[in-house]
Amino acid sequence: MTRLVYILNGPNLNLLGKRQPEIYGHATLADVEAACRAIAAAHGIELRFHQSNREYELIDWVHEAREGAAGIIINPAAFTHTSVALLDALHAFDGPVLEVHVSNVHQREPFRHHSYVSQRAEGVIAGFGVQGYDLAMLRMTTLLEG
Ligand code: CA2
Repeated sequence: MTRLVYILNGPNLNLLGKRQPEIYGHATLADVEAACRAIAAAHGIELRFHQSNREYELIDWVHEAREGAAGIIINPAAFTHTSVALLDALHAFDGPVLEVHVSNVHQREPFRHHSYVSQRAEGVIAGFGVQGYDLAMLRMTTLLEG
């Protein structure tokens, strides 16, 4: 059976690899997607990979995921620290949720130390660069294979 996983990316992550490489590295979001798709293919997982700068679009994708996705990997970007609405949407999703941050948010400004989404996430990966997405994919395969 093919299992469906959503990977959702929040605001400004479309700039990954194009600005601030000292914080976020040189890989682009397209590179991240390609690496996740390779892992997904090896594990018989179908991926829906999205990025948006709009909070409501991320929420709508979480609602869509309720219709048949097995799990969600999310880098909510700045909405991590602000969005009760995204947390509420994730609470309405039944499968595992994994939170990813490219940078080590705990080493940065105090306002990045709190995440609304972490309350819902099975696990949080931060500070491993874009490799954090690969690690989240591997963890998701373990969780889904039960
Ligand atoms: O470290 C992460 O992955 C973050 O989720 C990235 C967010 C930030 O607000 C979070 O605190 C931590 C920012 C994403 C913006 O990405 C950019 C990438 C390149 C250039 C500019 C922004």
